[in-house]
Amino acid sequence: MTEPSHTNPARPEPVEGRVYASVSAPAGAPCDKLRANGKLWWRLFLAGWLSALVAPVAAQTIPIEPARVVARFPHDPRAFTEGLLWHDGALYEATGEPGRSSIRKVDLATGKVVQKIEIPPPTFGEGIAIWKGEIVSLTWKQQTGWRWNLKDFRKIGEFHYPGEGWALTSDGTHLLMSDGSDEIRVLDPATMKEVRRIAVTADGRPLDNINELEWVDGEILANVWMTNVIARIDPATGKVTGWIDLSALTAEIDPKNVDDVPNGIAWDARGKRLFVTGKDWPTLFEIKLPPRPAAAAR
Ligand SMILES: [Ca+2]
Repeated sequence: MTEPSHTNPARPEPVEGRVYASVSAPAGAPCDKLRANGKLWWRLFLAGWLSALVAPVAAQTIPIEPARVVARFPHDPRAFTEGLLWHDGALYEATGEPGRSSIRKVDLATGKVVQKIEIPPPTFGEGIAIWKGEIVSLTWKQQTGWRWNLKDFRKIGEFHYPGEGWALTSDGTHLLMSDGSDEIRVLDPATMKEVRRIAVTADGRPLDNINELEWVDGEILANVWMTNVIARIDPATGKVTGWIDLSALTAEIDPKNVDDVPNGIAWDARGKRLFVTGKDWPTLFEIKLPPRPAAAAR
């Protein structure tokens, strides 16, 4: 593994054999320290992670495409995005943090919230998916999820799962769930029972911290927590076939807090539009989906 060219004492040491170090969940000490140190640490931290991630990758075979912005839309700068999807002409977004957790329907053009459920503290809300007239939502550490009526946002069900909940998406048959690890759980939407897991690897090494998910025409796009990259994952093999680099978008946003990382991917399947944003970002971007990388034996 290639070390970044600078020293960042807050960055956990890389773990041999992994794409980059496994780190604890978002409330961890490194983030708190970094926040206190302000913008410089933020830049060093992200640069460190990105170089640690991209440097070994660049020397190998997985292609990296910079995100090309097609359009910009307003985004609530107090929306700590944990889930994002497009459904029937509107954005649906889930936000996290205790006291700021919610599920909302958002008008794309104005960024205005048109419908909303507040999720009261101490719950830390996480990702969402839509399944047959219901919004299915996760929580970070409560091992509890809920079902909400899509039309009136009424709570209509509850389910439980082991471990942490990070993000959800649907491939049309199952729900796919991330939990911060290198594995994506495949769930039966009717029961939320696990059917199988997809072990995600990049150049043969486990890819940890898989966060917000989006099923895009047969592939899985995933934010990787605390990095500027979206991984393009082959659901059949779990192999990362390409990276989309959001560095320029993060630079444009110039986040003031280290937690305000890229998170949130939504795909308008009919309009072929790809939307991305980040936690507390004031902008939601439509970006061009780069051509799908050729399948390779990675
Ligand atoms: Ca999504």
